[in-house]
Amino acid sequence: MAWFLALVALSTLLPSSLAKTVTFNWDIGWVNAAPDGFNRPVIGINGQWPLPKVEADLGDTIVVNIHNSLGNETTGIHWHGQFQQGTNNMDGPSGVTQCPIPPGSSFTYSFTAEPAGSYWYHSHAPAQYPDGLRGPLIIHDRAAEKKLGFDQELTLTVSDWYHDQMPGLVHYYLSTANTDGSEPIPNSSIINDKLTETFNIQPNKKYLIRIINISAFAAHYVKFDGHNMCVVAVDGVQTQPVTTDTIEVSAGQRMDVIITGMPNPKKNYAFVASMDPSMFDSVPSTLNLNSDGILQYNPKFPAPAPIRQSTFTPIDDFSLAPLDGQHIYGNPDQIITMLVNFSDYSVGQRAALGPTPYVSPKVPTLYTALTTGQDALNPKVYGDGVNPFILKSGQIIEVVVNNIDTGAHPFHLHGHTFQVVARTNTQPWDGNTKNLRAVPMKRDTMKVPAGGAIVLRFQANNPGVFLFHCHIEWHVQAGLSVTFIESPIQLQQQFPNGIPWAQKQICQKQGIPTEGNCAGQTRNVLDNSKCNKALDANIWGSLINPPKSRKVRGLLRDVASARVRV
Ligand SMILES: *[C@@H]1O[C@H](CO)[C@@H](O)[C@H](O)[C@H]1NC(C)=O
Ligand SMILES: *[C@@H]1O[C@H](CO)[C@@H](O)[C@H](O)[C@H]1NC(C)=O
Ligand SMILES: *[C@@H]1O[C@H](CO)[C@@H](O)[C@H](O)[C@H]1NC(C)=O
Ligand SMILES: *[C@@H]1O[C@H](CO)[C@@H](O)[C@H](O)[C@H]1NC(C)=O
Ligand SMILES: [Cu+2]
Repeated sequence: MAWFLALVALSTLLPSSLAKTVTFNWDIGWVNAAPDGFNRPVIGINGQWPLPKVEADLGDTIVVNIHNSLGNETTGIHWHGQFQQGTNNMDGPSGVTQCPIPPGSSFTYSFTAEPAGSYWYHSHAPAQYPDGLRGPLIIHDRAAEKKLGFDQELTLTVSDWYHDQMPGLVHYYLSTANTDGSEPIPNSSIINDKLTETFNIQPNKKYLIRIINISAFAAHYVKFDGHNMCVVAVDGVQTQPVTTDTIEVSAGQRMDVIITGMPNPKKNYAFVASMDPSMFDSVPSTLNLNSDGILQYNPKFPAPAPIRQSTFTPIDDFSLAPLDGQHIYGNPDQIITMLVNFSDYSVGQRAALGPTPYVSPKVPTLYTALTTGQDALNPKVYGDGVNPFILKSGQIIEVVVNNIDTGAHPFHLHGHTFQVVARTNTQPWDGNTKNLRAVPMKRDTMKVPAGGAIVLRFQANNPGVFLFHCHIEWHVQAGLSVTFIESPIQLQQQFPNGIPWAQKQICQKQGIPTEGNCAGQTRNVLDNSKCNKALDANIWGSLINPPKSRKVRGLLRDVASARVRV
């Protein structure tokens, strides 16, 4: 019955008669850019960087034809926050729902724009998006937007930025040479891929600002001088409006706010996006944590003094409530408890969320789910390396993430929004159901505080293979991911002919099997002894094992072909 109602709701949401197809042709390749004044190679689209904004209306079909012209790296794009109902093979993560797209190859993404709101797209090939391959993805629900009653919309991306390229940084971060396990510190904070941004504001006009955190690591605070923000959505989910002067967005998170132009402005006003330095093990004196912006009423007014403050008091997203007033899901059918556990292994620091740090399988996990029949319900076929959890169709799932680490971590679930039903700030979750929220916030990325816990609930109503992972790119590389295999039998029914030939072909080009268990075995699929489980000692390091004393820059040479790997 619930399933039937969900279908009805979906069909009213998606007026198919009006839906159109929005097509993009993207040639992905290296270009040079200097967002903070330092010129470096970045990953561009059609020779351009910053990258284009993808916009569509709810229910449209988005088609993106990708050609990989990088020459020296594989790629693949994730459409962060999009549900991919019936199109799990379009979700993007390499080794999970597809093979990486090798240099010289093409791949077409085609999916329904759903849900509406502020999203982003980014590479989900290992450690690639901080080199520039990320941009805004906006899905409009014109009726909902009309109700919000704003005059104009603006997009504000906030990001940390590195001068060094990711392969060398990741290699060093994960090596035994990184004795204290600290993450590389960014060199700058940027907004809309530059140091400053000016928004032209008119008196009394209302502006919807879509704030999108496309960071690799740092969280940002955003504050507008003299103007309150009215928060209207988080991660695309509309909220009961709440007024605040400061917000915080962690990597992967988005917040939509409305600001209103003053009736009689006499000056221009500053705004700031400031990185949260508490996540950094050390703050170099040269690092400017702030990106400054201007709300400009009149170019003749003098430039405002920048906002400088060392502490910010952002609104607590846990206190927000969804606009639809949806109550907490009933008692969970399955409770999955995880622990954020960084520890030293012989190869260097790694992080586990399940029993082991995530290890990429020999066959993309979706392909295993589609080709192992009834055994797809057995976690053994996927192998321990991917930390598989089987979710049965219709189940209410509760995920508990306890964080014994001294840093906070923003956790993202693919294919769903979840309810944040509980959070603790200083201790693990005690399971006390009295402390659950009655009308919990819904979003797709939630920060678990250092030493605290979050409790999330969602319904398994979207057959697919979906990652759940920390959105700090360093920690993904360290292994902080698990795999949810949701309703695999229904998933097989959605792909009666298996994976399209064009997608299998890019696997074959790289010698990656497209069927069978995690080792590519099509017989005795429960025998996973040949699946990948060893931790990669030399991520991005190619076959040469460089001496520990060498510096990051020197290592860059060794990784010349490193991303062309599976
Ligand atoms: C970028 O920051 C890192 C870490 O602080 C530092 O080692 C490096 O020298 C910086 N690069 C530049 C070009 O400033
Ligand atoms: C973006 O996310 C990073 C990582 O969680 C965080 O450090 C930074 O403060 C966030 N930016 C904003 C504007 O909240
Ligand atoms: C964290 O992982 C390490 C390495 O696998 C293990 O020895 C340790 O017991 C784990 N810690 C906890 C609290 O589970
Ligand atoms: C790939 O090529 C680009 C552009 O020439 C270069 O900047 C980058 O360092 C190369 N990456 C690797 C992993 O060699
Ligand atoms: Cu993390």
